[in-house]
Amino acid sequence: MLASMARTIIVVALVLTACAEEATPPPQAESPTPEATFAPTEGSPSPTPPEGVECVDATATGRPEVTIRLVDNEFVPACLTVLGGQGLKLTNRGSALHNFSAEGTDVAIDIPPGETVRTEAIAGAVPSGAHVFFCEYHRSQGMEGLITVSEAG
Ligand SMILES: [Cu+2]
Repeated sequence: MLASMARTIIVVALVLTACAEEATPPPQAESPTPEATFAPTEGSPSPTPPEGVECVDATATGRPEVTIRLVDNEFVPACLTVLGGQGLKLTNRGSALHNFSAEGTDVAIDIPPGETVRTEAIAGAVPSGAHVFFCEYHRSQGMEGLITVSEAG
C-alpha cells in the first residue's frame, strides 16, 4: 500500500515536471556567430565564397584537368573557376574518406584516402555558373567550396 502510494507520487511528480518543462518556452537560441559558409546569402543571386577565401582561376592553365585536393577536412582550393571542358582530378590527401558533391547536381563522388578520381569534362554533369560543392561526410565541419563553371567552353 505504501509502496504503491509512493509510486503514484513519483509518477505525479514526473508528470508535473514534464508539464513544467513543456510550459516553459525554450530559451531563445542564441544565434551563433555564423561560420564562414558558401551558401548563398540573402539577396545574393548566386553563392559567393566567404571572405578571405582566394579563388583560383583554372581556366587559363590550358590543361584538360584541374586538381582539387581533399584533406582533413577541407578542399584545396576551396574556390575555383574552371572551363566546362575541363575535368576534375580529385585527390584525397587526407586520412579519412572524403567526397565531392556538387549542390543541385547528381555529382557525388567518394574518394578513399590516398586515392585519386578523375572526372570527365565537368560540363557534362555541372551546368555553367557558380555551384557549392561539399564533402557529404564533413560538410558540417566546413568542408565545402565554390566552383564556377565558365560559360566559355
Ligand atoms: Cu570529407
